[in-house]
Amino acid sequence: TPRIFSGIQPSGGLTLGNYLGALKRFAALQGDQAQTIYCVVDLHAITVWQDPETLRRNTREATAAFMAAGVDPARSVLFNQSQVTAHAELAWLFNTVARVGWMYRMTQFKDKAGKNSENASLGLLAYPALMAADILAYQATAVPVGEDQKQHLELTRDIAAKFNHDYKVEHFPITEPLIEGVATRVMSLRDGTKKMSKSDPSDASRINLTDDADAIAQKIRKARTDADPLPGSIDGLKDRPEARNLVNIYAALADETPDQVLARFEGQGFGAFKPALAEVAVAAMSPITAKMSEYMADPAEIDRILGKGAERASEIATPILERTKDIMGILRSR
Ligand code: AQP
Repeated sequence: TPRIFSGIQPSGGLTLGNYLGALKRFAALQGDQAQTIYCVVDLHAITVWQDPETLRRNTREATAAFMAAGVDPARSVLFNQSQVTAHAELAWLFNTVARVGWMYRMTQFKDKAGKNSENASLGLLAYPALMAADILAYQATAVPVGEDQKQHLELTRDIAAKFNHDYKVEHFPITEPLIEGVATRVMSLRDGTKKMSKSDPSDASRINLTDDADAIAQKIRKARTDADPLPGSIDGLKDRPEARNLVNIYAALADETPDQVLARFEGQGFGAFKPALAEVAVAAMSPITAKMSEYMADPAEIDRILGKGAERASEIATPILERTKDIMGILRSR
């Protein structure tokens, strides 16, 4: 059976972008067709400084979000990255395969490092090698991600191909990205050209998975838009990024196509559209928010679930790591 891997960073509270671009699809991919392995990638989060107590909380909260969105720890392997040491070990091996120039080309590094990139952590630069290790430790064949992760996934493919070439083996698969649906790139509510992000300084730019109904409605009411009426199809929104974003969010939440949504709102303005969107958003998100807080009421249970998940993940990753070491000539006692 094909193996699917994906992860989410506990670098803050999760957003509607993480839900629509990742969590909702993670849940839908569970089934007999593939083995699904999902990870809270705490080692990635610390490439930017995290307050220790907040990181612990965010790790549990991300786990609660996975489960609230429908990821079932009995049907998927669900764990946090740092508890499976194969990730860090394989990342080091990949640091010797990947080239420095590949890393400097990553747009996420450029964005996150900012102008003073000499002062970024070495881990932030090497981030994609750890991501390649996350995926290839399981020889995963497919990775569901949002549009923003496409470049990193190409780098995973490059590392796999270079490893196979350098050591003349067919060891690592060339992983396929799964970037599907209308919500592969949910944009900021304040700026339709920027991705909705958990680390955006403006809380009004995003809907958090912990926002209550009032907060959701208020953020949608205040979302930036234009004064024109809505067209009958999504093609008419090419040059209206904010409007297009809201229509796409509606469609993704309601499991419709953007054109189906617009067929009902053609000719109407945002005075009519926004309250309808708020209603759909609250209906979809409230049960998730409620389940998250139920899970969060029992942190010990979350820790237990992560520990069990880590054991199952290690069972898969350890033999693959050992085989990798053997291929490279890294001696291990048997
Ligand atoms: N706005 C988005 N639209 C669609 N998908 C998104 N994802 C993130 N933002 C959007 C997808 O969520 C998964 C997990 O992402 P991540 O937590 O590893 O980090 P990220 O992509 O860097 O997300 P953020 O929210 O922007 O975090 P920060 O602010 O810490 O960088 C990925 O599959 C991603 O595509």
